[in-house]
Amino acid sequence: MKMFAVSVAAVFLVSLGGLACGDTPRMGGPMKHIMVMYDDMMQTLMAHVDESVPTPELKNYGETYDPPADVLNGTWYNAQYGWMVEGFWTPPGSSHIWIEQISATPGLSVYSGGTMMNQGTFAPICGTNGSAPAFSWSGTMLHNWYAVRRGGQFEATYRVYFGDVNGVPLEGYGEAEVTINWTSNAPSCPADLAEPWGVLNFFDVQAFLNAFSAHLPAADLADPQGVFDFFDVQAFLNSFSAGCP
Ligand SMILES: [Cu+2]
Repeated sequence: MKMFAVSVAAVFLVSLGGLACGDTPRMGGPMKHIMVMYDDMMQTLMAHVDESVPTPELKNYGETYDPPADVLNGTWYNAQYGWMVEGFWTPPGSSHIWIEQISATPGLSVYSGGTMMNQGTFAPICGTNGSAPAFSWSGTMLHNWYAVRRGGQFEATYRVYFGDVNGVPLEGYGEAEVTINWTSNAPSCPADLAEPWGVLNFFDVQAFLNAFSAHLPAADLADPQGVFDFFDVQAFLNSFSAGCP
């Protein structure tokens, strides 16, 4: 009887421990699939995004995640985009399907995901933290995690191709290219133009000066739009001295 009481207490303590664990990262909305198919007549891959689901929003839920999902802590993130195979096909020969991030809005981080039943390893991929730009995809549904630390519009462009085990493209096959995008509802901070995101320092000043002299939209912070003048400098200085929210 005493043993029984002890084990009940132990189970109770274990369940309390369970409650104290971190939150579970959320997909952020309905799945939005990137359908990848292979046209074997044309020997080319093709990819298209399910446009019936609206543009996903990168969000912060004020939650705390345990490792390995702690890479999302303090970020605005989303995992609605999922790579999916359309139709029935297999890669030619013994090749693999590779997905390479060829460009992305600065500040977008990508972490390895899963099917949502299994949330993945959260390892940095697609150039995040110095990782390789490409990864080999098994062809099963894959929802990676996309995270940012500031507001605004974000996009990433990928090429999907057949390659060998090292990612060297297979000759004679066409590749697919697809762009996906998000909006971030993080507070905007117009002066935060360079890493580290969420912090205003010399790198932001340097990035502003570079963008200003190159007439890039990042430095066009004040009306009249398309004109780079004193008002843009003033807007930058105001935002910089106000600090990031
Ligand atoms: Cu999915």
